[in-house]
Amino acid sequence: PQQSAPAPGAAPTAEQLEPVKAAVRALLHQPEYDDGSAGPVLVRLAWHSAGTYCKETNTGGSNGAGMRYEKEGGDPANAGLQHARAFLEPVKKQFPFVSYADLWTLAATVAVAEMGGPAVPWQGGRTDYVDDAKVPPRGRLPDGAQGADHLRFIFYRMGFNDQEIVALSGAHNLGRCHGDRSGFEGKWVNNPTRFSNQYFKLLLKFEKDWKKTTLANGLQQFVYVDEDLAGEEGEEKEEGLMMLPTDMSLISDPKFRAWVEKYAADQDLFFRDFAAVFAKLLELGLRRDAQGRVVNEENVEDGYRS
Ligand code: DDH
Repeated sequence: PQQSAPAPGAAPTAEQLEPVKAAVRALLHQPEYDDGSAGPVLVRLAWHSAGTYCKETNTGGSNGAGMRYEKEGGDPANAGLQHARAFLEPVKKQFPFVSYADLWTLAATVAVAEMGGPAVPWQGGRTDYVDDAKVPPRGRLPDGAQGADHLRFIFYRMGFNDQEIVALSGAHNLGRCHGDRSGFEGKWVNNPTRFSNQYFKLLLKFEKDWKKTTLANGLQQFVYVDEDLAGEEGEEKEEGLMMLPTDMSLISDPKFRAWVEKYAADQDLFFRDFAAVFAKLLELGLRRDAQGRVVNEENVEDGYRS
């Protein structure tokens, strides 16, 4: 008979994960939520779980799913991600053998693929053991109000280069900003539940038209409102889109810009590079044993008691 859960101390196999992926696929359609899909916020959950990594100190990263706890989950940068965790909770109940850390990262890869994006290589075996020595301090995630120097400071810390920063930023094809989460408002592209290279195209296409505006809360963002296109039939409506100051720095900084231009011109190249760099993000800080299980303080000391 088929084994439905992994052996103690082993990572789940691809076969064991198929029904988990199917359960994630089944919950993506959420007619009452945002733009009708849980996909974008699931992608953001995975990114924020992994994007705390620091290569110098080998702290942070997706292992441990620390965002379940106040210290990390209460970081204002993570506001709104409780929705993503709540979407996945029934899947965790149904498949208790999957760690939260695996489920959050796996769900993002399922969401990207279902929204028309590339297949992101993913390997399971993360554990939910929170190693206090590796809990990241708050403030490791990027601040949208800043610019290119800040992006390099944040992403070099994780071990990424300029090309990878731009490719990762292409995730802003998906989803939107919420005034009650980040304080910013609006979506980057017209169809925020379809993965594409539209974000890069729009950055360039409206280069001269993005208007800096100050929101009631004092935050500044860039908006594009095309009055001519609004309501015209047969025209793609591009009114009411937004960019963060960090997004705009991708076209003002010449090194970033070279990659924006490449990705705007070549969606296949963007998909290939995004798949590789998103996979790298989800692996940050993980060290695996021969069984694929992520090695950490707990299972090193306790001999893989599970
Ligand atoms: Fe992002 N992002 N992100 N982002 N992000 C927001 C939403 C989403 C920054 C700021 C914001 C990445 C990089 C950056 C997604 C994926 C990724 C919001 C709005 C802000 C602000 C949150 C809210 O109000 O709900 C900044 C700054 C950066 C940067 O410095 C580069 C990366 C690397 C990813 C990724 O996934 C690889 C997604 C998806 C969303 C939409 C979430 C949603 O609920 O919809």
